Amino acid sequence: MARTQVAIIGAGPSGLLLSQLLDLHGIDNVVLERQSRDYVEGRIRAGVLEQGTVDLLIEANVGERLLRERLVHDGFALAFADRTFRIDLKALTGGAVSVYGQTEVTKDLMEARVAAGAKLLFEAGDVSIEGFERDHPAVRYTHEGRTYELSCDFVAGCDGYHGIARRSVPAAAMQTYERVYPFGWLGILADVPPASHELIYSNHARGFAMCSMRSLTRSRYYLQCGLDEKLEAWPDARFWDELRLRLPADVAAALVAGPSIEKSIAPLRSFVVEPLRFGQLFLVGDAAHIVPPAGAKGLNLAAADVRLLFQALVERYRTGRTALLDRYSERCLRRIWMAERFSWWFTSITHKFSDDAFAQRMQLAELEYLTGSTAALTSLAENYVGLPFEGPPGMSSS
Ligand code: RFL
Ligand code: PHB
Repeated sequence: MARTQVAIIGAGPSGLLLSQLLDLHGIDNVVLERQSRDYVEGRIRAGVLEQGTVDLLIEANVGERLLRERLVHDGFALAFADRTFRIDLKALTGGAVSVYGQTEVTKDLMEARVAAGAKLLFEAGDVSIEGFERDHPAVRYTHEGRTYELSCDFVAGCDGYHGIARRSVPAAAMQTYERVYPFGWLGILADVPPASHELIYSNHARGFAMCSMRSLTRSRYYLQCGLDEKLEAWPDARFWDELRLRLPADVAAALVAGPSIEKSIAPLRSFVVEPLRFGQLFLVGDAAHIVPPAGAKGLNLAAADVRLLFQALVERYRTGRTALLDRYSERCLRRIWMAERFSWWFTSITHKFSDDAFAQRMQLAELEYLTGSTAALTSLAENYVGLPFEGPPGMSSS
């Protein structure tokens, strides 16, 4: 039976980043991914990185292209009642965010892993985890019709929300918390210049809309849509028409339409599992938690988990001590719940939940209060740029 120190399930950003950091510290690991490399590299997802995530990518030696190509955004806009209000992240917090696609982060990590001769296996089927509650668990999988078994010290479940790692744990051993939202996001990617130089989150009577970007020549737009919507019902022309209707007039006038190069619908969900550790199995990233995308927190939370698990594994292999491994779950969860709260709240003030007139006036009052109060704006801004890695402000990290 083959052997490694850490078996990593999933080659999304969590799995690849963990693999890269462990390798840099001489910790042997194997990554097992269900999909092909092309499929993983082709997924379009997140676009906004917190500075803590950027710092971790630099520490992982994959920051070079990121630092060259990222767009640093000192602010973003909230649009409502046909007005646009700029949130000055720099003035409110001293910080900023980086616009650099998850697709690019994945490509950079993948290249670094392949160049380092990583044990990275694509199209690994039927992955299962055996005996994670005892020392030296094993991971079983199939590849090109044959079955293999990998013995390891630890298993990192980096296999996303639909993965097998979380589902390998008996339901009675965990507590899950979930909120499913009554709408989704219809996203489009197009090679057209962005309508605005900063991101815009727009609250509109027809539903939420947002303007984002991947570069100065590539735009990413989203529309709130029904859960039963079909992509076929959204030819490009309909998307652009609807987007213009949901944006303030000056932004709509500046919008440049063009053929989509990707279009997809994603449901929105808040989800957390507790704890994150089951014996020698550790859940990381989307395998353990999901946030609705409006706060731009998903990938950043995944990076924060990776950072803590990597530090804990380095301590374990350097000194034999397990103090950080023992605290992994508790340390991650503190930050996870803060990001859950922020993403849930930001979704609640920007999206259309119902035709209920009272609820709509409450939303408007909230947006008016928010944009008129430096205290409220500072709270929004400090969450958007990212809370400190060790937990919310004012909370001891001991
Ligand atoms: P991933 O990216 O889902 O990767 C999991 C990997 O595991 C593989 N896998 C398996 N491998 C082996 N065996 C199995 N049985 C397996 N089952 C699954 C999968 O093929 C995959 O390769 O999870 P990871 O690495 O934890 O990364 C999480 C992020 O991808 C996610 O949080 C973000 O994309 C969320 N997100 C955003 N996050 C941000 O920080 N900022 C944003 O601006 C942002 N925008 C978004 C988003 C997510 C979106 N969607 C589509 C949900 C915008 C959208 C529209
Ligand atoms: C994106 O560019 O995909 C994006 C940006 C900000 C968000 C969500 C998604 O809040």
